[in-house]
Amino acid sequence: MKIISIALTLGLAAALAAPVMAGEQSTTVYAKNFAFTPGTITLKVHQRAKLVFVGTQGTHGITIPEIGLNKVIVIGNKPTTVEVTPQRTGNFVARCAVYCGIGHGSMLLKVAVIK
Ligand SMILES: [Cu+2]
Repeated sequence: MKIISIALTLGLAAALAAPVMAGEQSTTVYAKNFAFTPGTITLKVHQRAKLVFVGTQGTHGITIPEIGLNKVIVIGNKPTTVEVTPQRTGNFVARCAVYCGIGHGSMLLKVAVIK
């Protein structure tokens, strides 16, 4: 009986220690010449989100200081995962941060942070 009790206790402890994944947002953004897909991502304020950037053509980059992505992330064909927790609501526009050719200036990613 004691063994069962210990097992239950350990099981409960393990469950409590497990990271809370249920509410986590995960969004994959693809980058090619000269667009991000999807063109708009929506995140929830004060909620941790995982962003995965994957390049499917060319090399691109992104920085989104409004949601805490302050350093340029270079987007190549190897996925890059970052975690952010937006601190304020709003509609932001991020631009490609690595020169990629003639369409570079119009390569935008819209970021909506909602309640
Ligand atoms: Cu570019």
